[in-house]
Amino acid sequence: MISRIDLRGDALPEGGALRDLLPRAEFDVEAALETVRPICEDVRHRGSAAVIDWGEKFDGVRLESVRVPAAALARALDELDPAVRAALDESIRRARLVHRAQRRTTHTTQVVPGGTVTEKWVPVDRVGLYVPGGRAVYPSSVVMNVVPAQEAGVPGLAVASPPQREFGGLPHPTILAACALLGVDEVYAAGGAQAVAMFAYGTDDCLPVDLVTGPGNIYVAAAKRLLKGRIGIDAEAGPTEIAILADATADPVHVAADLISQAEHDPMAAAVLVTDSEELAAATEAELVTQVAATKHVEERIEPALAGRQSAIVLVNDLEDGLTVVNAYAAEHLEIQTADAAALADRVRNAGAVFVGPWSPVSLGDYCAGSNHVLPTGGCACHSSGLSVQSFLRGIHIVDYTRDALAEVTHHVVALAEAEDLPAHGAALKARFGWKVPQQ
Ligand code: HSO
Ligand code: ZN
Repeated sequence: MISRIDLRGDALPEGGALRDLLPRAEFDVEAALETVRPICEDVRHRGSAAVIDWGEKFDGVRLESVRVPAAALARALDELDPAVRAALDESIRRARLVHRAQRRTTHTTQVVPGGTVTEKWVPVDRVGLYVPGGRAVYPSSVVMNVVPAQEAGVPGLAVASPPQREFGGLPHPTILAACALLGVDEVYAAGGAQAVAMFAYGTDDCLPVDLVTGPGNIYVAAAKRLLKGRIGIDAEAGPTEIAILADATADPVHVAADLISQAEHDPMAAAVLVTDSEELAAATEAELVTQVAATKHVEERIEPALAGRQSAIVLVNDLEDGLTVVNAYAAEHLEIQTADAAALADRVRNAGAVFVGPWSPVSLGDYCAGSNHVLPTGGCACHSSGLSVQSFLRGIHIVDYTRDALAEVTHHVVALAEAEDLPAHGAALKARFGWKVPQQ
């Protein structure tokens, strides 16, 4: 069901060579660019008429209007299962606690007497949040996108999610209910590349946005790549990944359950166990067979995900090597299930999020830990972070110098300007002091 990679014995190779030995899904966004280019161009020129046409083609339903009426949002909230509503409320409450603490404060540095630089954090004006539909109906992703944007103080928030034929062309009712619960009233029944293009270019009924966030399929990722620059993007989210670093003290029942939990997302999802224990590896293999037999989504997602070349049990000499391996892999989600999990977790350098010990499974983080579940995939955790309040802010430097403070530094500016053969830069200062460098 899941293959093994044996890295025991010799010393581990360094950096890139080690990464090449580790399993990873192909996620060729480049290949999808040519598919999405004409869609984006069409939306650019024909606006919502194009969004409606492409929605009919891909989602099998023709809309009268892309904008979801307020009454549909209110109805979805009314009809929401009370247990799901209570769970979403709790998920929102916990996420708010964590994301509120991420807010940045304006800070002024007195560089010299009379010379200050203030760093002011300003939210983007308008954000488009993409929420997938189809195979993935994730109201939890609405929470994970909307909460940090709201805590950052973004004034304009729009959500797009694919129209669903069985719901009369509206996005899934649980998505609508989650929007209503969060106070988001601007929602569009638009999916795929056409939704990203609608946000980027604007249409007759949707103003353009500055930033598009949220996970999506390969076409959403390709449209984000194509339109990046015109809009900001969070990341090109690929298939989800779980890596577990575990030793002989880990419970194979938990390890297998957690691997399966993320394999459940997608046939391309990656489930990787890194362990120094042959016994745990064997027990997990056996547990996978038992647990997979008893769950849902087996043939279409879990089995192909576990059997795919992106998933494996990686055997290492010891936990030091295990740590090297998980740092090289840079998983979206990393669980540490070892005797001293907190100490090892402290030494993790590359991961989207780290889940420490037996009582912090990834599924908790997916819904109700308070942490964000929009995280870097495909090894991007070695240079990027998950979605946060910071993703929606820009830091602006405000420079404020007095005459004396400027006079005091002019000779340095002039020297550097001359070194760069940019004398007009120096002249801009000298012009203020009778075209001379003021005396020190
Ligand atoms: N594990 C996914 C998020 C998710 N799980 C949504 C359940 N619903 C990527 O972090
Ligand atoms: Zn998940």
